[in-house]
Amino acid sequence: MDNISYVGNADVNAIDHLYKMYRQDPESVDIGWKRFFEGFEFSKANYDEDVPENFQKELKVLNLINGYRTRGHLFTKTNPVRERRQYEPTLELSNFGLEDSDLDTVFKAGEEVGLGATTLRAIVDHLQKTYCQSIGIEFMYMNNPQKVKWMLNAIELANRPTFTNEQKVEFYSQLMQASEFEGFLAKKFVGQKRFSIEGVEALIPALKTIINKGAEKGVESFIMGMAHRGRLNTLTNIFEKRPKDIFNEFKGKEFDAEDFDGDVKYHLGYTTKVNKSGKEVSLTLCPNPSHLEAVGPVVQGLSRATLDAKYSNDLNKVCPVIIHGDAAVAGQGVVYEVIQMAALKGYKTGGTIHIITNNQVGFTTNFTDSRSSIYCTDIAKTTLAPVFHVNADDVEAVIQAVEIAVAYRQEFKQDIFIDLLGYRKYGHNEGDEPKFTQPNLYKAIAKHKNPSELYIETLIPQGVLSREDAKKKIDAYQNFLEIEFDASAKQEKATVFNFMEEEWKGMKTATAADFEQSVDTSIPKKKLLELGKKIATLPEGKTYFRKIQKIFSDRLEAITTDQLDWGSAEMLAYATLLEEGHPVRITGQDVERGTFSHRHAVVKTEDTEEEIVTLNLLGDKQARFSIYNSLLSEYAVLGFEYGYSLASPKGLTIWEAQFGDFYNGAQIMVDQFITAGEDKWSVQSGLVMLLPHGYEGQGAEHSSGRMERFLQQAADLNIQVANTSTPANHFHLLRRQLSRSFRKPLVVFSPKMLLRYPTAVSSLDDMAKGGFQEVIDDPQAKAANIETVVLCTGKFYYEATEKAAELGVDNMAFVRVEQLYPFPEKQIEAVLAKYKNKKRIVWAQEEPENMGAWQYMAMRMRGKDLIGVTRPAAAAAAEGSKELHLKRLNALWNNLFQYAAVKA
Ligand SMILES: Cc1ncc(C[n+]2csc(CCOP(=O)(O)OP(=O)(O)O)c2C)c(N)n1
Ligand SMILES: [Mg+2]
Repeated sequence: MDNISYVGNADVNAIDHLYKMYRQDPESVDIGWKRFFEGFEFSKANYDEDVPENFQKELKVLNLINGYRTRGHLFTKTNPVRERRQYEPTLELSNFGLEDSDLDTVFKAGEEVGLGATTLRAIVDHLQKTYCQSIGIEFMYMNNPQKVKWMLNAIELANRPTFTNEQKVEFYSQLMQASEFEGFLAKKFVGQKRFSIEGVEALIPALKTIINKGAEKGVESFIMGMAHRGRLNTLTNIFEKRPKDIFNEFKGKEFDAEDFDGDVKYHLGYTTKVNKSGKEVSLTLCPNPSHLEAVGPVVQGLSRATLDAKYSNDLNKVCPVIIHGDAAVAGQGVVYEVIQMAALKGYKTGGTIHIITNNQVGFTTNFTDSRSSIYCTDIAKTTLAPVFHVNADDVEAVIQAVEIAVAYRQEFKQDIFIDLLGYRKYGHNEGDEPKFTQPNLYKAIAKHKNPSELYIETLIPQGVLSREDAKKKIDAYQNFLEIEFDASAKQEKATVFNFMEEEWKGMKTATAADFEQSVDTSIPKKKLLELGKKIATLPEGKTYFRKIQKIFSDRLEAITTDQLDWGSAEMLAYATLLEEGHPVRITGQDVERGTFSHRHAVVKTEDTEEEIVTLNLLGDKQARFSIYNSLLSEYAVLGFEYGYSLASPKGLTIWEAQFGDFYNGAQIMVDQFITAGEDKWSVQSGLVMLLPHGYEGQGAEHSSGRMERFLQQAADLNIQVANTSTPANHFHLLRRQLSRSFRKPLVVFSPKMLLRYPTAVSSLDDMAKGGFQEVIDDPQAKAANIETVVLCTGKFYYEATEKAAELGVDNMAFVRVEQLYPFPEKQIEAVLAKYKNKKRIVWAQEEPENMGAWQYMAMRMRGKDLIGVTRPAAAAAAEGSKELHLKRLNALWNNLFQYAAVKA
């Protein structure tokens, strides 16, 4: 077995040619071929004289072996209910230049598959059993010889494992419970959707095996994501959620928590601990929306956060498991994004076990209309991850594949896929008629016995379990379900289970009162100065690019001379949090330097490209600062960070969009998770989204973070939306995120222009006192003179006040609304009350009428005759040329400053 063959599916002439090249110069061929020919020459030395003919035949047999290894999966018996498609060329002997008459010839090539020199018949028999029965394996494309060798050892040498009678009875019980639970639901809740797993019941023993085997190999925490199919079954049979609680949800009872809208039962998350071989193992099922595959990145983020917080990043200890549908895994692009994260330093989680509950259909759509690839799992090949296709009717094959998969994951920390090929017993949901769309298939399925029945039929003749004993097991389980059913009748409400309770201990649910006054987030000036010097000083004795030295010396000067710009204030906010023991994690495209070259959180030395992160040089007791440039994805990356935030309430988790515009690639994450997660699933998140926003003449796509969308979704205190105008307020806003006893997602429309704006600077005193100001009154205005109070937000304030100064306007006050949601009504009222002579209130914004905060403000200030000054309504977010931008801005000024002249 040490002799791994590198023989491709090339023909023998090509191998001959390679051999000739090798004979001339052993170094002229690939290392794999070189090893192969060395081994071959060694064995040739012990052969008889008739080398040429034997040599040719041996090569043909090796080629046949390789044919099975690479293409055997195309000729398996993995489909329980349909004939497979036919593939050419087949693995017939004739396709390898061999004949039936060779079957009894002894070939040394048998050594390659661990049989020793043996007949071709024995070799073919072994290959058939290994590669063409209930398991099809795709792995030969892996370019790491060690991995290929490991896999060959696991599948060719081990072949079919023998399980003990006790194990077999256990597998039977798991299958039986999977089927019986569905049957019980069908009986008690006729016609209700449950998204039955029937047809792929093997999912339950597969998950059990992942947990048992994984725990044996060191996993302490399994973090799972799955869609609707089989979720209730998984919750009770894997997560040990009491059936009575599921029954209560079926009965549609209200939840036992106030102000919580809840979600359908097959979306709810769950956390629990189970005992495996005397060890406590934690199991987490991530809540998820209907949007298929959206939970994938969230599972990754949760896993990474758990690794960071609990296991010092020991990849052995946490194992993500994602369960996919066959149509979804092939169709949804986010799967690709997630897979691309697997080996990246900012995102890796040590390999995910992907299981596909492949029922060969997506709603009404046949697999032939769902994908162009042969397999639904072909995405796995992007990262050369191995794939097992297993007949879900053959539970022992499923267990075998899963055991290998878990061991592989633990050994190589790489993704691995298990495609459980079964069928869907009923329609998409239980009220659906599948015969409309798949009449023939459903005739076959109607006659097909369920997997536990098929299994018992194999166990009876083996003397493992009698029909009577099986019946007793079924009765006992049914009895248990009945008792649970009765118990559910005694409960008035459905129970809300706290997700990740341990991590969230001590946190409360926020109320409106929590937002009525500022939170003190100040830090003594001395401390700020000390930290500021640390973050702005590069370690000595290294060479830095000249411009970097200048940036850092300017930063140091800004801090010591009280002229802090945006970047310095942001870094200082992080430094203070790190010092207080809060880890900070930031990811997004190009965040290390910062898209606008303003952050420079990671500095590379000029000669060796060593990475210097001054935020990690604050002192021994500081928490860790992690910043990673992300892959070029929004959907999966934002999902990842949301997942990360779900498991790390004590840390600050930030995602920064390159420009705010690009966040819409992650709209599902915003709509389904960030804005609605707390309401649907009672989970909190302190995630911060930084969305660079502002009209600066850069065109339709580099201007808007689509504030209007977030404001439209703002309700039930679900998120915080801010558009700050000073570095100090940004500092306090970031610090506030961790200073309260609840967590809320924070959406910040962060600046571009203000990053280097001479007047957008703050002093250390601004940071050493108070906290985040939801509303900033006009510091210049003389209250008595003010006739028009202009409410505005963000950088527009600077442009508007400069224009007012240019025009000599002194009867308008410019009040900044720094937090748009939760709406700071009291704070706005207090400021407005100061302007006793005001005749009107205006909301002015740079965005078009149908965008920005205008419509939201008009709604919030209903009854106040708020006047809107905006760009005209537009289809694209901004105009395409700088000139048109300036023209529109000018029109806006004319519109706004007409109120300066108006006296009435
Ligand atoms: C992103 C998204 N698009 C559409 C749907 C509607 N939908 C729900 S289930 C389903 C079919 C899923 O098929 P598959 O992934 O094979 O899972 P199965 O139901 O067969 O287990 C569709 C299209 C959805 N939930 N999510
Ligand atoms: Mg399906």
